[in-house]
Amino acid sequence: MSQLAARAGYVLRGNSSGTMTKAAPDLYPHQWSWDAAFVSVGLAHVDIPRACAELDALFAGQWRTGMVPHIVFDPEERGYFPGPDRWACAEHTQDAPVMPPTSGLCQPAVHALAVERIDRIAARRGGDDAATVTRWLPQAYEHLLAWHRYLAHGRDPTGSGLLTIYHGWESGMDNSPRWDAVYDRIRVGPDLPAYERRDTTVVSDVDQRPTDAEYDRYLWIVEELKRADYDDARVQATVSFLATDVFASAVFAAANDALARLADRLGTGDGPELRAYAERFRRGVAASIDPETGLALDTDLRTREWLRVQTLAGFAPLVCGGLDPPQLRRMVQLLESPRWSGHPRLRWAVLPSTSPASPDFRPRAYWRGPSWPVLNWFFVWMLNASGEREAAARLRRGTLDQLADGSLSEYYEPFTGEALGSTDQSWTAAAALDLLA
Ligand code: 2M8
Repeated sequence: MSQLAARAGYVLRGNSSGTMTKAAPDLYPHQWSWDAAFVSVGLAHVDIPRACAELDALFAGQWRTGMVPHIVFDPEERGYFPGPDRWACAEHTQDAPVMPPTSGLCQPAVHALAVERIDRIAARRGGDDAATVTRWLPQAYEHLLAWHRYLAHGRDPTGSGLLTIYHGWESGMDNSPRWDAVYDRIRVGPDLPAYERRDTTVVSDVDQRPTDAEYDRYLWIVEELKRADYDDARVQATVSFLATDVFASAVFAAANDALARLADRLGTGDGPELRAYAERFRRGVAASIDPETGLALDTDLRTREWLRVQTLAGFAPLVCGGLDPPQLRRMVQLLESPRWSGHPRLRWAVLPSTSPASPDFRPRAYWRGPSWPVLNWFFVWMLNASGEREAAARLRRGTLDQLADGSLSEYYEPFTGEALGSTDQSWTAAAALDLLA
């Protein structure tokens, strides 16, 4: 285990460009939003100032609207598609910064949770580390507040308690079966500009990545966003992908709780506003639980129908709390049941991205089945936060066993344990460091 920690620290150092950490060295050579938040927690265990700098680099790409973009591009790097030219954000809206260039979407708002955790790690250490974070917190807080206000208003204009997303990329679970029905409806226009994928030159087994047909749709939505000049109201009226994201909503509720605690500590007076957001989104998530499967579901906002699938996003209520004790018990039991981490064929008792008992399950295909250490870590973290210590300890054990091969891969085949996707994935290294600490 000490070798694993050393290797994880080595991977994070190797993936650093100085101020930002590439999500992965070849496949994702830029900074991704939720990756950066998770990475900053891993960094906090080895270098507190660098952890703060990681989030500062991300906030440098924040839009005038408050949106924290899903990619902040390293202008020196070329090896990713779609890159800054394809997004062309600053050409379409003055809300986007010219430098650093960014994408025009966002990702789950785990950042305030990360900041709270960095603060706790630094406080435990005391001395210069604690002082560094205390000095840094007020400005980090301002970025987070603007980000949360953007989401609460721009992405939930009707006050439903559920965030609206425009692309599977915004969920962070790109090709999850969660979005199949929404993507099925998308007709790619004949004027989709030509492009060449880069991801399949890095991961040569195409089964591990989304298909070309899926990529056409991903890129088509980018064209639709540009046509609406990345303006939220225009996008919501025109884009062909429009859905609520129950997992991102739960993350947002929990992040508002964390930011409210920070507001109190800093004496900003925003606590009541942030707690109201937390309550609104907790209610939205609770109302999304499907009585048939016990899992929370997303909604297709064009048809107003629930998207009935069995993915780990269904455990969203475990992230934001608000379940009564019997409901909480039932959900933890479901998580450990043979449909999920207790499935008899699993190599390790961890959560796969899609239930192996579901017809949508595909064990090698990215977010359609493989298990992702980063999300298992996140569930360990959230289970601990809701007092479910024994279930958290079991999931932590399974995740550490999975990580023991040292490849720090992006995802794993859940039955055979084969490492898949990128190796040296930054957020997997962060997961290892935090779980070991
Ligand atoms: C994956 O997504 C990007 C697009 O954003 C891609 O496939 O090119 C997802 O796993 C996403 O959740 C993650 O943030 C990103 C970088 O690790 O890669």
